[in-house]
This record gives sequence, C-alpha cells and structure tokens, in this order.
Amino acid sequence: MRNVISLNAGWYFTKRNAGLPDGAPEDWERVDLPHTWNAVDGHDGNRDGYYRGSCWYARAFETPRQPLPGGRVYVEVLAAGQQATVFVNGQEAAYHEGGYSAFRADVTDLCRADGENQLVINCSNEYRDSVYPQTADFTFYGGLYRGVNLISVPATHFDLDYYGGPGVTVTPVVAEDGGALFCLRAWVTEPGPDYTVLYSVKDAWGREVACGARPSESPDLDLYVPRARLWSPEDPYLYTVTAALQYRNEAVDLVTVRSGVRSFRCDPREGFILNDIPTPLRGVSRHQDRLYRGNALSEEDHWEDAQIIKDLGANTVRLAHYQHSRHFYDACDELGLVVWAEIPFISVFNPAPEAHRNCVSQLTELIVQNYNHPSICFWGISNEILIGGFSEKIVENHLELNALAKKLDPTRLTTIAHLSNTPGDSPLQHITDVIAYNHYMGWYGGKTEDNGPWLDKFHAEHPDLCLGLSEYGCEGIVTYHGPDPGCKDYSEEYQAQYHEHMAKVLSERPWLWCGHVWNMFDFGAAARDEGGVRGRNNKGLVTMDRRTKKDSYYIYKAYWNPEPMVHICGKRYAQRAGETTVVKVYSNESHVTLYLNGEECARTDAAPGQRVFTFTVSLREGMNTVAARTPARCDSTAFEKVEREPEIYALPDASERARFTGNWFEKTGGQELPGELTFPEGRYSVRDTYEELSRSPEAFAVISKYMLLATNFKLTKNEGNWFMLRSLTPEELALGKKLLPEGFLRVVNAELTKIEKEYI
Ligand code: ADA
Repeated sequence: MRNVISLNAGWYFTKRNAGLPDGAPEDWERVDLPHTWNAVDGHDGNRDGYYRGSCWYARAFETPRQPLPGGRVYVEVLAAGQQATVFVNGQEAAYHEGGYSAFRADVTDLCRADGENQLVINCSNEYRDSVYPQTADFTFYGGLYRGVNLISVPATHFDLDYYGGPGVTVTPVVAEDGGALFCLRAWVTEPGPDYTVLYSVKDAWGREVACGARPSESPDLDLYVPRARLWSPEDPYLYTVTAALQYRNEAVDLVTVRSGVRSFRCDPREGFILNDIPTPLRGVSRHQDRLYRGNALSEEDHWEDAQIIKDLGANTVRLAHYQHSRHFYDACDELGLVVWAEIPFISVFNPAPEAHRNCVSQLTELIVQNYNHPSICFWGISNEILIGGFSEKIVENHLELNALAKKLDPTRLTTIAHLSNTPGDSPLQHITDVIAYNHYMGWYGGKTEDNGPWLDKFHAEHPDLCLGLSEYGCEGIVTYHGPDPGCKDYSEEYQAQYHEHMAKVLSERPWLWCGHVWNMFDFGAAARDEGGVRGRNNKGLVTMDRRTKKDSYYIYKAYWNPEPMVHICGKRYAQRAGETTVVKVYSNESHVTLYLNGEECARTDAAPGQRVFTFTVSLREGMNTVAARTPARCDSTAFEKVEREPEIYALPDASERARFTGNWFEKTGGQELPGELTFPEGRYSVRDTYEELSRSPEAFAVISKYMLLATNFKLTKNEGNWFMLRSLTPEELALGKKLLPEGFLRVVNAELTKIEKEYI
C-alpha cells in the first residue's frame, strides 16, 4: 500500500553555501519544516536587505519498504523557494525551478540497501532572471516552507512522475436531467492484466452513489450519478471519489479526491454565472505570508485565513501571485470560495526562451497539481506584465500559455490581470476567456470616484469583453486617524472611506465578473518603505498578524455577509478633539440607533442598499460611551474628548503624504514647473531606460535624486527593484503604475535633456 511519511522533523540547516555535507552536519542549526530563513528579515524593514542566498538542509531517512519487491520511493518537496536541488546519498536526484509548486524525485535507485540514507536539499532564493518572479511587490521567502514527504508505493501505482500531480483526475459534468457524469481518468505506472482500477463515488454522508471498475491498462471511466447536488459558495457540497488499484483481494494503491459538481461561465453583460445563476464574484486577493513567520505556515494557518475570508462574506479569492498550499485550495473547496489561481508571470517580461519555459512549467504544475479542486474556476496567466512595455513576444508567449492551459484543462476559464493603462484594443485583450484590471484610482493616482466611470466607459466601448476588477485597494495603518481623512495619509479612516465607495461601485455593477480587494492581509514586501512602516504592503483589510480587522473589513462584511451586523468605526480613534465628532456605523439592517453615554441620541432608517450610517455628536469632556443598536445586534465603544489629538495619529513624516500628492515638488526648490516634454536629439530624457540612464553618472544622479524625493526609493544598480526598473523608462513607470507624482516627468525631463549623450 502507499505510505506517505512526513520528513518535517529533525533537519540540519545552514545559511552558508556549504556544499554537500559529509555525513550528518551536526554543527548546522537544527530546524523543523515548514521553514524559511526569511521569517523576520523578509519584512522587518531591511528594504531589500533580506537574505537571498543558497542554503542547505540535511537529514537522514530510512528506506521505506514495501512488503513485495519492486516498490518505488519518492521524495516529495511541497515547495522550495525558489530553486532547489535534491541529493540522496550524495547523488543528485532532482533540480527544480519555481518557488511555489510541489515536485517529486524518484530516489529508489539512490537508496542504500542497508536502509540508512542522507537526504540533502540545496535551496536558493538568489535572483535568477529565468525564474519567475524576478521582481514583484512581495518578498521571495527562501526555504522548504511547505514541508517534505517520503512516498513509498508498490511497483504498480498511480503515477507520481507527472509534474507532481495525483495520477487521477475527476471531472464532474452537470447533466441536463439533474444528474452528473463523473469523468474519471487515471494514469497507472506498470499496469498489467492482474491489476484493476476500482472507482467509488461517495456523497457527503459517506454513502456510495456510484462505483465501477476498469482494467489498469485502460483505466478511464465515466460514472453517472443521478440527482447530483451542486457545489456553490452557499452550499459547497463535496463528493469523495476514490480510485483503488486492485490486485486480487488487495488494494495496492489508493488516491482520494474531493470533488464538486458545478457549471460556470462568464458573459460580458451578466458577469459570472454559476449553475445557471448570475453570481457576481466579490472577494479578496490573498498573499500567504504571516508576521515573523514568512510563508512557513501550518495547515491550521491556511484554514484560518480561508475562514476569515469566508466570514467576511466573500464568495471568491484570487490566490496571488503564485500557487498556494494544497491546504488552502482544500479549504476553498470545503468552505465555498471560487478561486482564481495563477502563476507568478508578473511585472517584468523576460523575452528569453528559458524564462518562457519556466512559465510553461509553472503553469503546467499549477494545473496538473490542482486540477481536481472544484473551487478553482479560473487559471490566471499573467499579472501587470506590460510594466516593462509592450512587445510582440509578450503576445506570442501569452498565446502559448493560454493554449497550454486550455489543453491541460478545457473545463476552466483563463484570465489575466492587466496593468491599469493597458489599452482596450491591446492584443492581450483577446487571448484569455475573460480579462480583469488592477486599478488604484484613489491611491496611486486619480480619484476614488474615477473608478465607476472608468469601468462603465470600458464596458460600453468593449461590450464583447468580460471585464473584472482583479485588484483595487489602498493602505490603512491602524495607528493613524483624523477627522478629515485624505489620500496618502495612510489612516484607517481613509482606507475605510475608499472601500465604502468601492463596495458600492461593485454592488451597482453585477456585470463585472469579479472584484478582488487588494489585499485581504497586509504582507511582506521587503523593498517598501511607506506610511512609517518598512518592508510591508499595508493594503490588507486585516493586519499581517491576523489579529486586527481594520474598519474597511467591516464595510465588506456589511455588503457581502447576509448575517445581521453592526460595527462602530474608528474605535482606535479613541481620543478626539473638537466641538463635535463623526461616529460612523456600518450595518446591513433596517435601522441603526445610536446611544451616547447611555442615552439614545439618534436613529437612522436605512435607505435601500444603505450600509453606512453617519452621526455627528458632541462628546462631553473626558470619557464617553458610544453604542449602536440594530434590531438584531449591538456594538459599543468609548471615546475620550481631548484638547489635542495624540501625535501618534499622524504620519511620522508628514512630508510623506506631500511627497505623493504633488507638494513633493516644493522639495526641489519650488521652481516653475517646466513646460511640455521635449526630446532633443543626442540628449537624455524620460524616454531612456533606467539602464541607459545609469550609463551616464550625471543622468543617473538626476534620476536617482528625483526618484528618492518622489517615492523615497533609493536607486541602486543591481539591487532589489533595480531588476524591475532597468528595462523601463521613467515615462513608462509614471504612466503605467501611476507611482510617480504630478509634474515628475516634466521636472526630470527638463534636467535630463540638459545632459548630452556621449558615446565612446
Ligand atoms: C500591483 C501588483 C500587486 C500589488 C499592488 C500594490 O497591482 O499586482 O502585487 O503589490 O500593485 O499594492 O501596489
């Protein structure tokens, strides 16, 4: 029988590039898996100083024995950030590129007859330009962060050699009469006339509803289940399918698959349609890492994240920007979250054939390893890939990736997350089945109110495209507060206000097939330094330690979770100055009554669709109790009236906000804003790439100076985000990601065009 043995305990580990050890390296550190060496430095504010290197793990294992001869032994690495080589007894067994997918090595022939073996894994998160992601807004944690197994199987077994897949696929197809056809496929290693594949389909109560057998040489079978119960976010009903390899009265191998019956499609006017019911997908994106643990997580951690997302009332999650743990997809199947799964083909395109091959292998692994999860409805093939500009090669590679996804899995839809400024007539619009945009109007640039009109206009101009919102969001840090929130103040109140608007925009546009908040949780982004917090992206609705739900979390709960709720906002804005203060309450109930110091002071009846209730009250000197009641719920807090609000409520560096909102320009001496952009022959300009600018010390000094002033981003050649920037021009960066403030291009261009290009 198959035996899966966890090898998570008792490893030796070294951060040095020590090479293959001779025997047990007792002087190395003792660690257990899951493990990352970037648990702290991956987001502690070192900027790009987190350790990226080649590290080594080693442990002994005993050769597992099958009762009968001919058995095989596999090492299964569930993920290794980002490149890994597996050695058994000093011999290389496998090399793998890509930090998020599982891979296996057949080590049978490397195992010693006496049973004592040494397993060594060299794992590296060094920069490699042929392995995606090369550059992106998140930390590339290194390590064996999902654990390692040993799998022992008899000679005849369900395949373990194909891209880390399970060797059995289950494709349930809804039949017209209310039943479902379970299309069962299996790949058997060393099949033979003595072996039969026995399939069994059980309902959620464990009752067998279908059963069938096939010879192991041609194991495929379609089984019909009458009156199939459908899978949906409201009713995530799962069947359990087992495939057993039978030899006489003995099952020699067994694979179990949780499966769900559902049909889905997208329509440009009706959005996402699940089981023939229009079901706008409204939810969040998720990065997997946690505070001071990085991506080395337990099964419980993954389930906790999925449960927090479910409690929000979301019916979808975009698993950005890479393959997530199998536990998370399991949780989505069971809890009912429609998944957009994707590969890290992100940010900057590398035209080299080996980089494309890496995309192909990561997409193949993603699909082969996760094919059976009913929660997955979409395969995402790239994210913001036009950051570095457009090329025909990008189109060609996208066409190939899309065709690959369709070949491996004709049952799912393919999708893409566009950079904000991707033109409506870009050839990238017609490759995938559906498209979606990452928009940050109301944060990096533009106004929050621009989102709705943009979506309406695009929809009107491209009525044949299924449009979704793959990312939108803004930063919120729960220490910062004030009565008058504004863009780039990083306050909890601004973030909440932004999301109040966006929740409404989405609720009024059911034709948008998806909407994914960026992000459910704050996450590690080593190169960042914003809002007085280094090394993090703070756009989460929930903090990175999963302990604090920001106010913005509750506005979505009010919209998406039908359970009655009431939430008083601004509880952390606990000390307030001024004659009056605004108390904001979120609820999905018919009316909200507000109590101040135990006395009813106001009641508001909800207008249709209303979720936000605003009350202006006068606090008395000192402490005040504030409570909000709805027919079914109650929430309560306390505010102190103070002379002056605490300094900690404001961004530590007040100029930070200015830097982004336009006044940064004053820091440059406040000179007149130069006129339109010009591009004189033989001079540098904002149309030269960062790489080209770096060749002239003078031009590099100019661009470095202004980048620092405008974004606090220190340009250093060959470090960190340099790899993302080097092939871009400042103009592309400004227009594409809207990261740079108004006037930036004109000021910088005026300086650059003074510098002559000298060619030696
Ligand atoms: C992009 C990108 C994300 C994210 C976001 C941001 O849209 O896809 O990875 O980091 O920007 O916060 O700026």
